[in-house]
Amino acid sequence: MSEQQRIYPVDERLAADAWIDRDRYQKLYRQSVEDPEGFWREQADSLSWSKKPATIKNTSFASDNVDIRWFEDGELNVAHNCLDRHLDSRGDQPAIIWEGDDPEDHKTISYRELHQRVSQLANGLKSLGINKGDTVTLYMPMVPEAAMAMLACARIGAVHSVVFGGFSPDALAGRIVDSQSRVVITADESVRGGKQVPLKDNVDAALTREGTDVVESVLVVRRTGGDIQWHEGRDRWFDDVVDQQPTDCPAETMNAEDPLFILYTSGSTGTPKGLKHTSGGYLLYAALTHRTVFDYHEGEVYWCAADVGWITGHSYIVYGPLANGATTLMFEGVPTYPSHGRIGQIVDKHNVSILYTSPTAIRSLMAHGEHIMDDSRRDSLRILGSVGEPINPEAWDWFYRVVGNSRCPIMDTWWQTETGGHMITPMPGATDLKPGCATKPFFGVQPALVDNDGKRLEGATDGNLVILDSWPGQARSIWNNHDRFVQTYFSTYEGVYFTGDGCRRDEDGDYWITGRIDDVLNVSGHRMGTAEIESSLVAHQDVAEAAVVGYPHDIKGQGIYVYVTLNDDVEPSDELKQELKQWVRKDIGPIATPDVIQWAPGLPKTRSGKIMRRILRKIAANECDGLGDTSTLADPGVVEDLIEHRHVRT
Ligand code: 6R9
Repeated sequence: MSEQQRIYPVDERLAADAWIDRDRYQKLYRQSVEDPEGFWREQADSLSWSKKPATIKNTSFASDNVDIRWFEDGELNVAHNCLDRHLDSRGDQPAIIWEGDDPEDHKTISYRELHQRVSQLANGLKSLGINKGDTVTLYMPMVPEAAMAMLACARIGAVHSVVFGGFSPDALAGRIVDSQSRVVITADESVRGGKQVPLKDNVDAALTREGTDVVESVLVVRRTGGDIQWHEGRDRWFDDVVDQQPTDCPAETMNAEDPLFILYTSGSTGTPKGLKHTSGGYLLYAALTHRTVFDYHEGEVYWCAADVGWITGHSYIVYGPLANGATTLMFEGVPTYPSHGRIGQIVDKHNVSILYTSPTAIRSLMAHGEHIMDDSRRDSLRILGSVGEPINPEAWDWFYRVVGNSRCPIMDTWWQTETGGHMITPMPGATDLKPGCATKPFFGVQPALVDNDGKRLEGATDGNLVILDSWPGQARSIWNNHDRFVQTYFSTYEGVYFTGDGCRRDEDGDYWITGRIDDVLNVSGHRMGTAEIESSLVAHQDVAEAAVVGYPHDIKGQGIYVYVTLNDDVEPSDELKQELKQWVRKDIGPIATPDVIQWAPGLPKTRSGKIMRRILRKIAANECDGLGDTSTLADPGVVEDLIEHRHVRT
């Protein structure tokens, strides 16, 4: 409790120059919910439109008619907004500073250079037969070509689908098939923490899977020069295709509601969902949140340490910062390589003012002691940000004191792939901070807490977090599956968007996100569906049944705890545990590797055959006293066996 009552008031000097101070937040927030049309009409002026929208908001959350449109008669091009319109005023300013995995490797790309390269690549994509409305899959390392590829798609109206470079060939194949991409852009290898990951080999493997014959061309960025297989007629070197293209490529005029990208994310059931984000509303929301939440000022170097494979990389490495004419730093490596002080070294080297990272990254450093930051000063830092999972007060404190020299406020931003941009977050000049608290809604966002029956809860309370009305950055649908979109987000509680998160509102009206209340795990800030891991496990010949739950993990936030029931004729062994871990790792990707496997002669089930995860979660967390009511179990005996053989953290 005492931790939660610690308050860090707004720094008045910072507030004096901030875009948003307390009064302005109050005034604009009120306007944004009382008169959303007026508010967003004014905000839309910050973008460059080829046709200004007359209609601002046309949205319905009714479950029989979920229909979300913003600026629906407006026309613009996202790449034009991120590049062309900056050329006169800041053509020579760095758009991207790239810092390689190896501290010796770095380069700077100006807005003019980026514009040229994106235009050439856009022409290159056209030469491969990609047109407006076509989808392109990106499976890339953290290199500038990743941002170029996203922007080149946007320039010609193609829809990109970025797949995180840590996903397996099978996971990649599933996303290629679902999005029907005819072109895949990748690299020979990626480099992270001194190790190579064979991206091109993974693409080759993915493209042997059923249904992937839609892919006609694979563009390969030469990153390491490592050995790769070559498929004549299908594979092309990125540079060979791009270098010869003209540097002039007109930006396609797009409707505000034309899709910009698909991004797959895990839910509580089934295969990953391809969330569809569109052009006008998304870009406006990414740009406005980036400018106000990080209080970005002209000329500052801004660093978001996420990967472009996640929504954070889309909105806050590429689209938000570039729409604002910012200098965005892109880091290829990991915070612990070559030494644990790397983050601080990068901040000093590039004069970073704003640093946006994850609680997991902070916790992975904390374990090594405060002295790891001794070889950097970090005097350039002004603002810190956190995203991806709840930040525990210890990690908050370390980030604040050790990284930020007790000078820089931390923006704890709560949002989701589905929301496109920040939803509940402080602003540097406007919000008093409480460690671990996401604080207040962003403009236009109306959070509410409901009980399990959907009844609105008022005042200081715990509840399920819903959002009452639409905001421009919201995903519009699930690719090719609008029913699933409605089912997932709008059917739990009628007429509102259900976030899947639990939340507490305190006496000051501040929001504390308490974590997922569905079967979605958050491992190192990455979303993992328990259903995906379970279906991978049961595909193994020795496994009869599997149940996956999260358990508290010191560094990852949540670890993956798996209960496995083996087929009758199979002997449990440590070798088999290793084999199953490798199996999931290979099937989905390293981030899905189980931390703990427990053999389960049986799983606790209700009489109707439903696995009681509540009990499994408690056992995994070693909270066996409070198991609650087990009387509805078909066979209460299985619980005793699970408790007896549980894995206890040491
Ligand atoms: C941006 C992103 C979304 C889920 C979300 C929630 C968790 C994200 C958080 C946070 C507490 C924060 N989450 N930010 N929980 N405090 N500041 O992470 O998107 O990968 O879709 O994950 O992450 O549980 O529902 P995504």
